[in-house]
This record gives sequence, C-alpha cells and structure tokens, in this order.
Amino acid sequence: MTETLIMGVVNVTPDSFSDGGRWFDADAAIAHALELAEAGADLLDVGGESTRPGAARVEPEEELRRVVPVIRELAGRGLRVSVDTMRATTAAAAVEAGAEIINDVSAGLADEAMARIAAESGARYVAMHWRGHSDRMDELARYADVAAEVRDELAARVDALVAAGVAPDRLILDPGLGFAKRAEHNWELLARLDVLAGLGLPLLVGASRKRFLGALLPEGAPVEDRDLPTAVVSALSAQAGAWGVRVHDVRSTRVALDVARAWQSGRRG
Ligand code: PMM
Repeated sequence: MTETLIMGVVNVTPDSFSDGGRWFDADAAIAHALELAEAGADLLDVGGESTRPGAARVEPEEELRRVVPVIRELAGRGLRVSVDTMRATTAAAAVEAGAEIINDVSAGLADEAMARIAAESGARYVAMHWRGHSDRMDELARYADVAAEVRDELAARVDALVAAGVAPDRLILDPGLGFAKRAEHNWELLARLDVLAGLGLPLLVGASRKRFLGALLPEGAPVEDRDLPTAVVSALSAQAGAWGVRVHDVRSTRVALDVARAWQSGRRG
C-alpha cells in the first residue's frame, strides 16, 4: 500500500467557513501551518481566497499579498507547500516562492492562462472537478450519473491540460466534494472513487468539515465536531487508494490513517 498523504489546510482568509478566518494574519497562518506540520501534515495547502458557497472573489493583488509571504516562509523551512488558487498569476508567484503543487479548484477553467503557467512551472497540479464559481454552484448541482459525469468532465480537463503542455505525471485529480454537488452527490462520489481512479491518475479527497458531514451530526453541532467524520472519511479514502486527503484537523486524520495502515498491513505501525 502506498502511503496516503495529508494535506493540511492553511487558509489565509478572513471568511473561510470552517475556521472563521482565524488565520488571516500571515504570522498566525505560519504558526498554524507549523502546528499542522508538527501534527503530521505532509503538505501545507496555502490559500488566500475562500471558495465557500456564495463567497465573493478576492482581488488578485490581495490574494498574492496574503499567500506569497506565508509560502516563502514555509518553503524556506523545508516544508512541502501547495497553493490553493484559481489564478495563474498567483500560481506562478507561489511556485516562485517555493510551492511545489498548484491546487486549482477550477482545473484551469477559471483562468485561461492557468494551463500554460502550470506547464511552464513544472509543478504538480491538482485538477479539481468544478462547474462554476461559488455564487452559482448550487444551481449547477444537477447530474444523472454523478460519478460518470465527474469522470468525463475531469477527463476533458486532463486532455486540455496535457494539450497545453502539462506532463501527465504531474497531474492529480480531485472529485471536488461540495462544489456544485449536494450531499447525495458527495456520498456517491466517495462510494465510487474507483470510477475516478479509472482515469489512472492519483486522487485527492477534500471532505474536511464540509456541510454534508455536518448533516450527520446533531443540529447546531460546532464545526469542529466535523473532524471525527472527516477522519473517518480520510481512513476510508486511504482504503480506497487515495493519493492524499485535504484536511483542517491534521491530528485526527493522522490517527485515522495510522489505523488504516495497520489494518491494511496486518500489523501495528
Ligand atoms: N475544498 C476547498 C478548498 N480547496 N481544494 C481541493 N483540491 N479539494 C477540495 O475539496 C477543496 C479545495 C473548500 O474548503 P475550505 O474553504 O475549508 O478550504
């Protein structure tokens, strides 16, 4: 079994739904990222623009101002960093500052310059399934067969990215849980990850603290209570062969992945 990587979320935003923007300030974001690394994160995913349902876009200069100093500091300490951005200019600056992965929730659809920048940078590139910006995500959540449609739409993005010069072995795919998907779509995608794995590329799963997990909990439960169901999804994603999981609470997912590994190998550790 190959080890499933933990990507710890470092949101440098004042309005992310899941941590209330507590890490807005660069120093606070860096301190939080170091805690995540200490807790066992393999990668730190630095983002300066919230994609929460209904979120407004952030100006490009502001996004850059938020993420670049944090990335430079973390990469300078030898930590592995990805940048969570839909903008080619931000992606290029982030790679220049030391990011090794471009995590683009739009798979290149939000910015036509992204594919070229991804190709030129030589960075790895996460192409997430996406149908449109957050302000119209809900109306786009219509599927006859969600697993087959997500697979086919991702395959089309892979073709476009490769045509623009991105090396296929740099690509990682992501089902985009919660992005133009209702709870039943998310669960079906998780149950049928093998359909997406059929594209032959590594898979990243981002379920952390999302609404569909909150729906399993008692009404009014705080967002942190979603870390337990998130960790369970992490273990099951590992069991399904995921390359990585993107999570806010690294500690609980670390334990979950250790359990999954012990189960799979038939021995402790
Ligand atoms: N989800 C969010 C942001 N970035 N990136 C990838 N690759 N996959 C995801 O599922 C994903 C993402 C939204 O969550 P956040 O606002 O809590 O970071």
